[in-house]
Amino acid sequence: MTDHIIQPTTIEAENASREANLRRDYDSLGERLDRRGIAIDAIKQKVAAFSVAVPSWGVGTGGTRFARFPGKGEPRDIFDKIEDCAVIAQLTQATRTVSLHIPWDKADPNRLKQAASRFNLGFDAMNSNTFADAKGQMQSYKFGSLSAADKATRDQAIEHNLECIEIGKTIGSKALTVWIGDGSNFPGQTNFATQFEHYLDSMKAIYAALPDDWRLYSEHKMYEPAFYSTVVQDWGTNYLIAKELGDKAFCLVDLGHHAPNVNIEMIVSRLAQFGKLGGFHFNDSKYGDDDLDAGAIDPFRLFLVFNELVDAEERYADFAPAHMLDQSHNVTDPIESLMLSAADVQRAYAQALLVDRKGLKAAQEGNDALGATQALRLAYRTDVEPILAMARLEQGGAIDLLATYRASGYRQKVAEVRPEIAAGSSGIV
Ligand SMILES: [Mn+2]
Repeated sequence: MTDHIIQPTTIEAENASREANLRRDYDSLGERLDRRGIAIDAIKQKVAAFSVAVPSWGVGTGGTRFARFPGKGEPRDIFDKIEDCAVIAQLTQATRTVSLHIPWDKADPNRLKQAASRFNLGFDAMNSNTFADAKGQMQSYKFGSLSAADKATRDQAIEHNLECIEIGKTIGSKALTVWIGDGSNFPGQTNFATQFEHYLDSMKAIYAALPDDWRLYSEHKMYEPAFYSTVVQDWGTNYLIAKELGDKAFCLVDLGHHAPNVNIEMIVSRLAQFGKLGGFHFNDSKYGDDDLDAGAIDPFRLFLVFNELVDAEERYADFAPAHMLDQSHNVTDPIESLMLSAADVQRAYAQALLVDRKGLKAAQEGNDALGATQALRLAYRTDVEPILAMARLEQGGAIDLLATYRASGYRQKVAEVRPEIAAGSSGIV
């Protein structure tokens, strides 16, 4: 029996006023897709099975290094965060897992498991943190962690990752994501080769402790917090790491961690082709970093990424990348942002499923550049909202995510019991 935070009657009442129009829109889209030889129900089924993980830290209000402006009713601890995640899952029916961050979410693993299973939520990848100092730790990560010059610091960082694996084993996670902030701010500050050697040795120690059915994801990021050089800065270095470590090691692609104008969909294709694409952190960006909501700036790029994923799905056996949202909500209610982002990721997937793959292949092989790109445009320009909304409706979710969430009064309710978190401090998430 799954507990519901939002009263199902609230969702039903909101859906009731929209259902007739949705059915008309769905039927009309079904008819148009049928003319293109596409069965709408088959697309809906795939969309309904799709899930993207919500990061626990995403439900808190984010900030920049300058300031953080708290929101109302922010979660006080991981158990509040799990409840917020349950709301997102209930309304979207597209986020069945939560990704934890240690030490931010440290709690009794059995309690964590209980709290999540109450809402039928599972746990996605564990995220370690050696980019900040935890209270009371012996060595500081100011000058690096897994790649630090100092051995005691590296050992401590390894130990922390091993602890994340242990916690993950208890709660049913199957993966560890490692992102480090290690790098340098000045030319000459570090020796690139020595630093990378330290990193690889540390990762080998972590990899050795990985259970057989787990995956290890390394995440690259071009810059920040180190601004001159970063140890794991791009997909090339990331590929070397995954290759060096072994079969359970994969690259994680965060859409925001690339140089401007980089062709991310091609990186996706390359990593998939060589069996090293582990998964994604979805978000969007205009200039740099990874802070904006997925689909908010460049939905066409998100579609092109999914176009490669659908291609890879058909091309390679056992292709199962992990999907997670990773974005910062500074000016919105995080639940609202995460719901709409989950839907936008799902939308890109649905659009990619509409691509006429046979036609595309024929155009490519006939050197018909416009014909090929038209195959993509036709799919991208199809409004798939009725498919997404129908998938939600049939699973007990909301036809209109924002309206239903706002009508539920959830934020006001939690604001009454969760005290406001102090403003003024800078904050990253
Ligand atoms: Mn990320």
